[in-house]
Amino acid sequence: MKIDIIVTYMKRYRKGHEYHFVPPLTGIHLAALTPPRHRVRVVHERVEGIDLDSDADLIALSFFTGFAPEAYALAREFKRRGKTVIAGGPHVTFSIPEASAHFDAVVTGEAESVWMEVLKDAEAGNLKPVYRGEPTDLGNLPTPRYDLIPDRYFLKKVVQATRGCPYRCSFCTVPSFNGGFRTRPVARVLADVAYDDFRHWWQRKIVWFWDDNLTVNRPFIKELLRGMIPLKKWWLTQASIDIVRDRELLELMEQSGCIGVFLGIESFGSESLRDAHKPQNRAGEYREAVKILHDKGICVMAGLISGFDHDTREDVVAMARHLEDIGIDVPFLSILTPYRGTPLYDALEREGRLMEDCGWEYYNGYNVVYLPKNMSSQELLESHRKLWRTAFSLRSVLRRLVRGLFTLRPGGFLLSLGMNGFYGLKNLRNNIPRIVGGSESTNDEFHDAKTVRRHNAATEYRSVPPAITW
Ligand code: B12
Ligand code: SF4
Repeated sequence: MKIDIIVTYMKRYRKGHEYHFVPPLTGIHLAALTPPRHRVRVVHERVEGIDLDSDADLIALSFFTGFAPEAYALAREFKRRGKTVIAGGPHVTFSIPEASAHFDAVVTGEAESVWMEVLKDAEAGNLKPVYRGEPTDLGNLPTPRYDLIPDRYFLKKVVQATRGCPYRCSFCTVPSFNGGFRTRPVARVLADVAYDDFRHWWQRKIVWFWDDNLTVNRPFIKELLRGMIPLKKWWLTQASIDIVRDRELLELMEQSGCIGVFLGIESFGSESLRDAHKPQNRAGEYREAVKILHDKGICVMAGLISGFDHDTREDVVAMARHLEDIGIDVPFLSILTPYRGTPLYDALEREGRLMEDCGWEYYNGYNVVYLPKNMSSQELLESHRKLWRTAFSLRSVLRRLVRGLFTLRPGGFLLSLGMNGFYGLKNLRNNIPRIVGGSESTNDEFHDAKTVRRHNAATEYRSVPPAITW
């Protein structure tokens, strides 16, 4: 069978889509699970066009909630051309009736337990409407098909060592989707880390763990890091802030080449942290935690969310100051977004606070899709845009970079430079009219969700030659 696995994408910024920093793991992982007698292509819509006239027998779409309209439009186009189209991923899992209307079959949850059955049924022309995947034992996960990553990705080595997370943050689907915390055998993970068939030295050197929360099982992570020391890599991941209390772990992180950690800081308000069901975070400890990581030369990336019930407009805007005060190197600023399968979604739906006129394209982390408590949705949107502009102003970016020169290891500094440069330049470009002309810029870096829909609604597809194939 010929299979196209398409990792769907919708533009979130006005520019900067043609190339991207780091690829998703999903497509190349599904390709690795597929027996070699099938021909598999992996298409990353973020960086390459979709060939609607592909010769594939089976089109498999993977998408997040925010990209669902695009996936549905694609499914329509493919079905019009007589293709069999299936889908999986976090949105599909919690939207079975909706998704089933667009696809020949939907796969919920983790696919490993049902993927062979799906392929067998597709080959026999006998697909069932729904396949329910279970949280899988990670003992036999294969090395992803790194050879199928398009060149347009700057980094290539994305590795998964664990799945799941013991916490239950209100806005996160991991607890409901990836039940239980599981680890892969260390030797298997090390084999992925050691994979070196990439063209550029930085693609061989830098390893990005795409785990939900890599450091949960301390004996496991310590064994893994000990094994990584001789490999001399630079690596980064997301982890919980409590890692700073484990001296041995921090030592091993340093010795094994950790250059960056993404912390889900989420908020500076204790009540907002309670809204987020995030008891493990204590705002009073952030500064010390960041300092401990900086002492090891590690770049601190932080996720910050605006719009919890206890947030006010002032709180949102003030985050720019707080994140500077505590020394965050790279902030990721998003607006609270209720995804199906989360306690947040259930609560807002129960309270009748979901905005019905917002389609799924609004669920991309940069739009407001619900009625906030302490402000209007427009006020939340505007406060967040202001936060973003302040946090990525030239002054803030330069301050972070200068500090990084003295605190971060070379890899950590390059990471900070790359990310701050990317967001800082976006901000600068947008604000040039205001700086030069003295007028308030209405031009924003983010696509308004309606514009996104217009751009993508199945009108822009370019036919591409089947570049990635085997
Ligand atoms: C790594 C990661 C990222 C990375 C990489 C993103 C990417 N494009 O892959 C980064 C940091 C860039 C990122 C960004 C974002 N992320 Co993210 N991310 C994750 C994380 C932690 C792991 C994903 C992963 O690679 N897992 C490993 C692979 C192998 O598993 P998988 O993708 O789940 O695929 C399995 C199944 O889902 C299924 N499957 C998936 N697709 C398909 C398709 C078919 C046909 C089949 C059969 C099966 C199938 O089978 C696979 C094997 O079991 C997840 C949490 C999670 N556990 O899902 C969140 C998650 C996917 N992210 C999420 C979100 C919201 C985002 C952002 C929108 C956040 C923001 N505010 O900006 C952005 C979107 C950016 C973008 N351009 O895509 C949400 C999505 C929720 C939703 N319903 O849409 C998740 C679930 C976390 C959460 N909050 O609940 N993210
Ligand atoms: S700590 Fe991270 S992965 Fe775990 S439930 Fe919270 S947001 Fe999800």
